[in-house]
Amino acid sequence: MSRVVDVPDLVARARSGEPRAVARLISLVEDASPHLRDVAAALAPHTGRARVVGLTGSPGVGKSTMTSQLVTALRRKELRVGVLAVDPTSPFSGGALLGDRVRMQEHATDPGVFIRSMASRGHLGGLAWATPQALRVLDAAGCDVVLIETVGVGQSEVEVAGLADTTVVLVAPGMGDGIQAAKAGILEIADVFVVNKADRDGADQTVRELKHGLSLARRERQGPIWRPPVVRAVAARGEGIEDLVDAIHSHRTWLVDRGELELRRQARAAAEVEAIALQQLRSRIGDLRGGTALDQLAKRVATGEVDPYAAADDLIEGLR
Ligand SMILES: Nc1nc2c(ncn2[C@@H]2O[C@H](COP(=O)(O)OP(=O)(O)OP(=O)(O)O)[C@@H](O)[C@H]2O)c(=O)[nH]1
Ligand SMILES: [Mg+2]
Repeated sequence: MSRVVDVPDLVARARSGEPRAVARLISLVEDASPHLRDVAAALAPHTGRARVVGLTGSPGVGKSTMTSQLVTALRRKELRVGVLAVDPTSPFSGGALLGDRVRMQEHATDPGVFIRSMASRGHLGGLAWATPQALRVLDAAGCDVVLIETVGVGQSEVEVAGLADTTVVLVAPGMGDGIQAAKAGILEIADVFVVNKADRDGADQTVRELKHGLSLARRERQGPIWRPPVVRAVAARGEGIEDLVDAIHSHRTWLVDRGELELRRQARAAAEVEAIALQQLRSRIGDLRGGTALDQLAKRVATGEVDPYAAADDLIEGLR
């Protein structure tokens, strides 16, 4: 399909806040369009401003409800907000996250808000690859804050932590979530905890479990220690939102004061570059000798003729 894309024009329109241009750019990066390089190059000078906040937690814990509340709070401060709802389990993109659409409905017509759902399964490199590019689009489009919602399954919450300046982990009472969080290593990635659904029984206990877990956790991270606050909230009723905004803000200030923000962003960029480079290497290896190089070597390795390390050297040699 050879649809003509005027990348500089698209970027200019996105920067002036035209939602359709933003959406189109995200589609281009998401679909790994041939224009991807041009898009990346055109966006780069306009990026690095947005604050990135990740929200993660178990299915149904209230991430979308909370995200919507945060959007409202941030809009009250007249900030432009981008929302990326990433579903690591779904191969469908765009309109797939119906529940999110419903919960974000009140912001759908606000020109200061961009909302985008993304799937990550079935994508080359998954969340690690497409999401940072979409983030760049929203950043260049002038979003002051980008909220990334991801369901906490497997690696996804760790990946979202890699993307965000501040990672918010939501838990709910009565799901054993406090203890589970301690077990699942989530204590390590959370900058702020929210005990959501605090209107339910057991909220106090969950707060206690979390605080206890946090006090025990040996934080092996290098550098200065941030103690994640635990915020109680009832997202469905808009309670605790200001506390969460304050906690995110405090964390941000802490990051900036210690020079940690720069380090996090460099680490993020490193992961991004590495993911792109590895993907390119993989595709070049796949193309070697008309796509047969790996198979030919594999046969010789399987029969013991060549050892796998020598075969790998051979493959790398072929790329020169
Ligand atoms: N009782 C109570 N219900 C809540 C609260 N916050 C959200 N809910 C409800 O919990 C359900 C799930 O909320 P969502 O915001 O869709 O949760 P989510 O974490 O985004 O869900 P997934 O994206 O499917 O993982 C909805 O029915 C919400 O109305 C709360 O503070 N208290
Ligand atoms: Mg959701």
